[in-house]
Amino acid sequence: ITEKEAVRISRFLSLVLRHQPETIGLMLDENGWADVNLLIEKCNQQGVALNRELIEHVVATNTKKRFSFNEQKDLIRANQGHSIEVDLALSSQVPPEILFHGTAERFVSPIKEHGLIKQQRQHVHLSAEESTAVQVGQRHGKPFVFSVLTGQMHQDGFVFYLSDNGVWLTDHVPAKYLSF
Ligand code: HQG
Repeated sequence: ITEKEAVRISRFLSLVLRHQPETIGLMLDENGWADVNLLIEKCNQQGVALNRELIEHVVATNTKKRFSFNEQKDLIRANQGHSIEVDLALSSQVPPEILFHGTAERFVSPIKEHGLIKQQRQHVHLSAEESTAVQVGQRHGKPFVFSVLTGQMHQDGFVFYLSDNGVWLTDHVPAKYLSF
């Protein structure tokens, strides 16, 4: 399998496991899991060539570890990034003092005014590494990185989750916790 094909499959899995399972007639359970065999069957019906081996390759090698199997490896889900409502059943975690959020320059002034607001996704996404935040911001335009006073937020009662692939998730970051 070429790198290009792996990226294509990862993108397609992101679409169906995070945003639009209905495009292939798939259902996720309340925790975001899809049956692997059904996923393969539904994809093949839609003319998307996919098999167990390709999925295992993508799960194992995906740069951001976007997907996980359950223990029995009969179910698969996206580790984060959903726009559809799923309960990942993550337990809350104490965040480090500072986390980073990468965005595009054109969003800086509304963010300074309203704080970080989740848009289509289920959470605001934060990263431990500033370099990751730069990459995330670049997806939207000229990158700009906010530091978030997450230690202070935690003290003030805000709740944080850490996805299985290391992305920090929270509901909302009021502007007063942003540093720039
Ligand atoms: C911005 C990738 C205006 C926010 C990454 C961001 C991540 C505001 C955009 C994951 C705002 C939402 C998520 C406000 C926030 N006014 N704009 N008040 N508050 N925004 O894609 O964090 O590669 O939903 O700054 O690694 O960019 O897909 O979130 O620019 O973990 O696996 O609204 O996606 O993962 O954009 O990215 P997104 P994100 P994958």
